[in-house]
Amino acid sequence: MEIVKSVLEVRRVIAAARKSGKTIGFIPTMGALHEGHLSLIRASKKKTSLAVVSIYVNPTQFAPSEDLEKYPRPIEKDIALLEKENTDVLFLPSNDEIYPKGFSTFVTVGDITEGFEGLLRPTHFRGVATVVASLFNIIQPDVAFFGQKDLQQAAVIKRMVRDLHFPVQIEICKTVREGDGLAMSSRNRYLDLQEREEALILSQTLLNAQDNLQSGLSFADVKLKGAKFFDKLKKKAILEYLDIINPETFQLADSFKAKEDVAIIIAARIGEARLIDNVLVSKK
Ligand code: PAJ
Repeated sequence: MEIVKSVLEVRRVIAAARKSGKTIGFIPTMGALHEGHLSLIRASKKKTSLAVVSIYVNPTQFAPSEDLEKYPRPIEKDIALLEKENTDVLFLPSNDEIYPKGFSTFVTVGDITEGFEGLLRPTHFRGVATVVASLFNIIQPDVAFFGQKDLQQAAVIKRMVRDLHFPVQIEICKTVREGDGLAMSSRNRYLDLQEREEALILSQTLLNAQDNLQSGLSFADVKLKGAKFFDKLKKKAILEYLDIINPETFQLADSFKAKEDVAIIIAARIGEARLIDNVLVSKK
């Protein structure tokens, strides 16, 4: 695996690969890699011939009160995992490389960034869209891979790519879960033993809502019952939202529309950790 730290150098490496006929797959990450990230690399290896991973903890997507400083950065372990997956290129830029002195250009995606994660983290998606746009311009991938785990982020990236005509195909890969159902996340490391147990409340509440949705309950009742189910199980978890939305627009859905999937989305705080999860549901 080639480890490259500068924009100039990664452009050189990718231009050479492209010249030799390779197609470029790109997996942007913030490191602290787990099976969820690795599944994106495997998807890239299947579909394209050069898998480029970036590890960059992007400061502009963290609010001042958030966990930028303590975000895990186990770089040696990450490199070993990437080697094992036969990753071709690791792009590991510094802050100065991504945000040159005097940086002042941001990408703001409209309406779909306003609710849910965007409401609770008002500058988050501006930071995500900006860094992903910048990374797309640096790497110029044919295909870029994102996880369904961060469903609103996936919708934001797809919208940005469509609106600004980025010549890249976006692939959304299924959420990878622990054996007991907890969606894998770098932030799960913040959970102590008891909190880890309680964190199951997210996937369990989603299952409850999914069952109720598929058995024909109204969307309003599904949400009410889901919130009650959460309340009964919780110890210290705090529910931030449980909603049913259109996964492309992130507008609230109140019933199934012809042929369109809906997503049930959930966010909760457990101790220091803020966890999100979702499931896609089609009409039976
Ligand atoms: P990060 O949280 O490191 O996630 C990198 C990619 O892995 C994202 O596309 C995310 O959706 C995906 N991912 C995380 N957990 C997953 C799981 N359990 N199953 C499948 N995929 C999963 O998301 C970011 O970084 C950043 O916002 C980034 C896009 C890199 C921009 O800074």
